[in-house]
Order: sequence, then C-alpha cells, then structure tokens
Amino acid sequence: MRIDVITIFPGYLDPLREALLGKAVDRGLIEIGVHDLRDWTHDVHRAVDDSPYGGGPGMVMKPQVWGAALDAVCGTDPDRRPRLVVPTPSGRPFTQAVAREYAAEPWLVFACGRYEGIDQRVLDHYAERMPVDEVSIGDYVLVGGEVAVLVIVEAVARLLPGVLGNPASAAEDSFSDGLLEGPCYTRPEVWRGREVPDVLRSGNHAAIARWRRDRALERTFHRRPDLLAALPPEALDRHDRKL
Ligand code: 6GU
Repeated sequence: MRIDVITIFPGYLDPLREALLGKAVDRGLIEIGVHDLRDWTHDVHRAVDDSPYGGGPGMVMKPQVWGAALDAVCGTDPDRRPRLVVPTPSGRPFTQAVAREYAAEPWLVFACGRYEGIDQRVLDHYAERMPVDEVSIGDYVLVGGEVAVLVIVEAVARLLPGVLGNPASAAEDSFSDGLLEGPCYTRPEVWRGREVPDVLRSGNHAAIARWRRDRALERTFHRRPDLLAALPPEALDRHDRKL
C-alpha cells in the first residue's frame, strides 16, 4: 500500500517510521511519502492560510496551495487515483469498519488541515476525480489533522497482510466481533495476592471461550452499551442472552 501525507508540519509524521510501522516500511509492505504543503506556495511568506469569507475567528487554508499540492501528489492519470482522506472534527466517524475499507485500498492520500479547515472548493473539486472522505477520530477537537493521520494509518497498517507477526491478533481483537475485549492475564499465577481466574488455567478450551465471551459481553454492556445495541440479533447466541 502507498500512503502520502500533505502537511505543514512534516516532522509530526516522523512516528510513521517507528516501531511496527517503521518495520512495515523497511520490509516494503507500506510505502510512505510525507510532503510539506509550503513547497507549493508562491509568495515570499509561503502563506497557506487567509481570513474566512463571511468573517469569524481563525483562518482558512488557501485553495490554490492545496490544488497545486494535490495535483502533484495525486498525479493526473485517471486510471490511477488515490482515495483522498481529509481528517477533520466535522468528518464521518473513523471506525474499525472504515479501517478495513482503507486496508483494501492500494493508495491513500491524507490532506492535513490546520486552522479552521481547508477551503471547501478543494474537497468539492477532487471529489469529482476520486473518492474523498472527511473523517473524524472522535468527538473532541485537535489542533490539526496530523495526529489523526497517525491514528488512522496505525489502525489501517496493522490490518495489512504481513504487518502483524500473528494474523490472529487482528482477527480476534476488540471490534472484530462488535464487542470490547475482556481482561487478559499472564504469569505469575498469583501477583500481590491476586489470582489468575481458575478457568484460564483449566485447559478446558470450550469453558475458556465461554468465559472470555461472557467477560467481553459484560464489559461491553457496562462501558459501551451503544455497541451492544448496534449488534445484529444473530450476533448473540442463546448463552449470551442469559447474561
Ligand atoms: Cl480528524 N482532526 C482534528 N483537527 N480534530 C479532530 C479530528 C480530526 N478528529 C477529532 N478531532
């Protein structure tokens, strides 16, 4: 998969070269390009923003600069178009389902806005040429889209074949079955007087699976009742319902 990021703070994206992601880049599973938006400015001040039409606080990112940057990064080949992702608190929620969709794409381009946002005409223009998604990573406001890109890329990258050591980790994690994961334990058997639940040391795989399912249901019920309510009826079996 190829990933391009356009930002006025390229250094913010350095973590993409660290740890799991860095390893995936080194192994050629992901190709990452980070681009400085100011490379496409034309004035001495290298201005990327201007005051908003209609008044109000803050600044809006200039369409000419974004147009030049996106033309250069996305190319002009109509047969090879990326999916353009624009992180913004006013976007659609980024979820595990969206992460799975992105993981199936060959090419993602992220446009990081700062200030009040990017002139809307930029998004409208590129939407005629490629899929454009405005996405939010949660109900809070960040200063810019850079941290959201780190979040999104990490969630997507771990779904790519070969990135995780053990593919079962992605298959069995929270959200893959619509529930939160329950608690987990490792050695020692007793730590500061607290024991590992007996069932996990019983060797009874059916009982362990049932226990884990029950803890996942319980946790989801208490912490994320919205997730339980959204499950399709067939996602819960007869045993689940007794809980
Ligand atoms: Cl994607 N961007 C910004 N700037 N703030 C956010 C966000 C994104 N998601 C939640 N808050």
